[in-house]
Amino acid sequence: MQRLLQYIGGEFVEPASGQWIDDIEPASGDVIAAIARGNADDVDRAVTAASASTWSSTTVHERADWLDAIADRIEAGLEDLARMESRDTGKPISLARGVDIPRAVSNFRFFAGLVRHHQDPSAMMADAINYTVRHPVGNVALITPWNLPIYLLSWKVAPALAMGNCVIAKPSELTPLTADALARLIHELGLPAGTFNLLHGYGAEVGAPLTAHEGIGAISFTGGTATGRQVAAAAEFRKLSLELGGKNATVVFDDCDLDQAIDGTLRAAFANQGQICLCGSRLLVQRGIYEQFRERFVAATKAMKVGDPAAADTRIGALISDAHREKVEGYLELARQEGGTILCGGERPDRAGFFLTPAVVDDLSINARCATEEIFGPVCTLHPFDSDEQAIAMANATRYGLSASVWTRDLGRAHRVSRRLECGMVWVNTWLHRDLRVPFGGIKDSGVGREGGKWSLEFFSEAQNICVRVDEES
Ligand code: TXE
Repeated sequence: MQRLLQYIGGEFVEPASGQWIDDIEPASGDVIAAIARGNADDVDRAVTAASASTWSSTTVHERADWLDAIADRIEAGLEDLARMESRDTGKPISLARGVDIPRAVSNFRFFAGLVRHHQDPSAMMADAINYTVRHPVGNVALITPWNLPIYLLSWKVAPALAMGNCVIAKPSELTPLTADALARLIHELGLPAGTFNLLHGYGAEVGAPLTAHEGIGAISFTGGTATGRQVAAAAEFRKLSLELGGKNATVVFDDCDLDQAIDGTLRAAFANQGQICLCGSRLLVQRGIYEQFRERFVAATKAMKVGDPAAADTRIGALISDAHREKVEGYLELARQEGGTILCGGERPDRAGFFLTPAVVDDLSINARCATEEIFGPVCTLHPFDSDEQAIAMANATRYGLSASVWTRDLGRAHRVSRRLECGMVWVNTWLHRDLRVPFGGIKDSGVGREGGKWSLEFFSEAQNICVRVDEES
């Protein structure tokens, strides 16, 4: 069986604990690899190795070339990586092939290009000139979840390396395969030893000592809000970026293009089995089209093919784990107790693995727990509304504030409503439409800080201003 070792100081090494964790394939329940069970000793070793790396003395152009080389390698291995990601997460192969792996390529290529061209403004005074020098923060801890493993890891690794930092990455213990593949290709390319380190293991045993380590200068974390709180407490004065959960509203007005809206809102609700922080799991639909929308949405939900992630036409694969499926089922039970009607889904297909058919819930109050707490599975709730004001109030009635989507053909309404939604990102007549230059992140319990484009470069660096006096001619 494949053993996933720690990657520390340019070498693949056994975990200090000598212990291993099972990596389980969600679509079968089988153990497919043994994962190093890291601990605080591994963290110490990785931080020491990172501190000894020569990476920070490379030039911006050298680093950009390395990032391009990493992108090329990922692209060359796209098909293998897509299969690996689909197997490890349970996501449909079409998604891994069409989104996850291409995004990892883009993340490295994009930040290579951005850093090559990045220049901070200088400020001229009559008698002095100010300019900015960007220094690396030092060693950075990058902690990522299981839903979009290499997509999110590369989103953090690329800008961190671009700005001259050394990385200690901690992927989710549920989905370590593509992180290991990334370490292997970085190793083969020959980046200076200690530049990129990878630690596998449980959050409490590796993540916690990593976030508290005094040799770490910045922490970028994507994961659950409860864990985010612990990371924030451990971070103290270190730079911190938290990308946490969401309970995002999809607001459908009666003047929308209904065909487009059904397609888009279905994707928003159920992409990746509903396990994306940006998923639109609360659908607010204007009363005039409510019944028509509901009927078509439920029919479209039932028509999605659930099953083998390796099949090209599968739309809904397996959930990440049995425990997670039970959590999602628990929310459906709660929805019934809260007065909800399950219009479809929520059933276990007759096959091995952690599958659950996509569920649509009607008749719940907008304040019900199932309508306000992050379920992170193939479950969405439907709610009618009458006016713009009511839609805005309903959309904002959650402690999360990550994203929203608005479906309307009225341009004025689109702008008016969007800016009053309490969240970091709004899509109009589209969903998860990304340009890597724009800010990404949430407010309220959805996180702290922004990443993306120049925001990432700023997060992963320390700006230093130098002011030089210019003497007047004598
Ligand atoms: O995530 P965790 P879990 C939400 C979703 C899900 C819930 C829990 O609702 O049901 O969170 O998922 C590491 N210090 N999201 O438990 O625990 C952990 O090993 C440092 C939303 O899987 O947040 C993993 O690498 N690190 C989310 C990473 O944190 C710690 C995506 C995320 O795991 C740690 C995933 C600690 N004390 C879940 N404890 C999104 N925003 O997309 C754990 N970790």
